Amino acid sequence: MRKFLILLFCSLTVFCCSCAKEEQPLSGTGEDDTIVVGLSQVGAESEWRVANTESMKSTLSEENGYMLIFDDARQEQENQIRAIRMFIQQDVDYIVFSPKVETGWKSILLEAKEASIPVIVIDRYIEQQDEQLFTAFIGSDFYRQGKKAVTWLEDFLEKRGRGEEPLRIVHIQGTIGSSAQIGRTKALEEAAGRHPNWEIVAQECGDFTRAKAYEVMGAILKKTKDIDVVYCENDGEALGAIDAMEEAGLKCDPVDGVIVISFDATRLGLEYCLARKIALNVECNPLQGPYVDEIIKKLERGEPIERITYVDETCFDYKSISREIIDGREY
Ligand code: GYE
Repeated sequence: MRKFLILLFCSLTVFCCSCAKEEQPLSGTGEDDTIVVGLSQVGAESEWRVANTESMKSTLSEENGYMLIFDDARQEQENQIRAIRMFIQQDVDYIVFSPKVETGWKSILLEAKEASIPVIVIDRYIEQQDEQLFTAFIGSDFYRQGKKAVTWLEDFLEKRGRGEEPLRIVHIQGTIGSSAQIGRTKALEEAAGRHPNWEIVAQECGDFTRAKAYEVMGAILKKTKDIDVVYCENDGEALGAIDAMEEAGLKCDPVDGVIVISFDATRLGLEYCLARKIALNVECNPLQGPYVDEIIKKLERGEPIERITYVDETCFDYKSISREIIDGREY
């Protein structure tokens, strides 16, 4: 009966909001054993995000015993909060969301807690205020990703006898306040503090998009072309920055040009790595659907779960990447 009411509510919601919102993919037969999941996704700002959404939708499918109610927040935290409140009103079995930024979730997550709906946070983290605000987190350690990047850069420069030379760094940040931006930025800023010869000559927000990174990099290039490293917090930003640098006549190459560092390791980003335009690409694994499925199924069976799960990730540089690796990738 409850599933029927959810289906009826969804149908009415979709009908009333169909002019403003994309159709909610209604799936599930309403059988009692169907697990109803409300998923609030940040948006569709990057290839990484598209792959993350695809992983969730293909795993939390009707064939796997789910009814998925999906909401795209279009980069607005308010839309995520509204969607989570709707999921609570629909009395879903689980709420899954990727928090656009780390702060501002306590109130809505307390509402979910009061409704006894388990919350699974994916991808990015939320500010730790109350240990019981969510049941599980599945995502990445972004500070660790940044440490991989700066350690690679230190080793690379040392091996080429450039460890003591002045190093002028342009830093293109991701969405400000997101845990991906916070962790990757922290690692770079700490490294710059350790090396007196490293200077961050420009630090701008590229918002994880190719278009914004192209725009901010173009503005930086109008002020200076004396750049050694461009540290981009995702592949979309790296491609936008490279577009702008090549238009300005700069060569992107780890050996005799600008050293470009990126994160995500999407297929397109790795193509640029193979072409030596990106020197290092730190993988950020978006394939989190299976991890969520495993946790939900354990919870359904009353089995213990890990509260914090970091997904498996590696990194690739212009020497280690190959056509075979790229062709074998899922995203
Ligand atoms: O790096 C970027 C996406 O939260 C890890 O968000 C994710 C980041 C990822 O837009 O491409």
